[in-house]
Amino acid sequence: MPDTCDVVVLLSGTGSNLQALIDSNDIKDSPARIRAVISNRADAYGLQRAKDAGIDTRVLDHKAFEGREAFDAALIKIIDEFKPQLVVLAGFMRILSADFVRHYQGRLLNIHPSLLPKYKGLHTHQRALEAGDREHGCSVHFVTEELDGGPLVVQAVIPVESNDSAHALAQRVHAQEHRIYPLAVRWFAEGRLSLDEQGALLDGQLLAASGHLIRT
Ligand code: NHR
Ligand code: GAR
Repeated sequence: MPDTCDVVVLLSGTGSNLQALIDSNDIKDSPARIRAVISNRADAYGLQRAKDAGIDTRVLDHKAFEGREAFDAALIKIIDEFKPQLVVLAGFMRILSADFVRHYQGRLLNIHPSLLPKYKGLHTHQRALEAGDREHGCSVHFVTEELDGGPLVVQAVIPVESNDSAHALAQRVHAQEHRIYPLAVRWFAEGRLSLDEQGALLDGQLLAASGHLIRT
């Protein structure tokens, strides 16, 4: 295990999760070092956040490519220039091909705004409200070929309030994302978190199916 863990962050938008990783004390005294931020959208505010923090940025516009495979191959080339030990999806909105996922097997994390396996895909807050769920939250997972289906690392659970709106719920979930993503990245950077055939391991112990659970 090297004494630092180089991280590349992929995003498509606002980048509040990137900001949480940059700001977190959990990260500051961890071996994680964000070496680059790559966006598929040139107008992503997350790129500005990276520049303000002195982090290298790249833009790779998916619309300039014939298909997913070609885009993903170009993305791999850029990422690998930074030789990261860990690749982090932080609001990255393009589905990744099997080849991409295999290339970063065991070192690719995503944060998703639901209590997986509930509400894979998009519009998670609205779907949780429409289902009348009493609890909602967010999940960090290892990325596998199955969309939003990889082994869970950590989940934060929050209560749904009566008369909650999707917007208010999203804001409270976001606050939890900003806690659990730095935690998971720190675990990985410290060499405590890994993936094997059975699932996600923390300190060598297989995590529960839900990952490490945090209730607020
Ligand atoms: N790729 C794989 N193979 N596996 C996962 O688990 C992935 C992934 C790529 C991204 C993030 C995911 C989420 O947390 C993620 C997990 C985008 C879409 C999507 O439908 C779905 C899930 C996620 C990210 N994207 C559309 C597409 O055609 C585009 C939508 C847009 O551009 O706004 O790629 O939710
Ligand atoms: C976050 O809520 C993240 O969980 C979600 O997008 C938001 C990005 O916010 N990710 C997905 O929905 C992936 N499809 P941010 O840009 O402010 O970090």
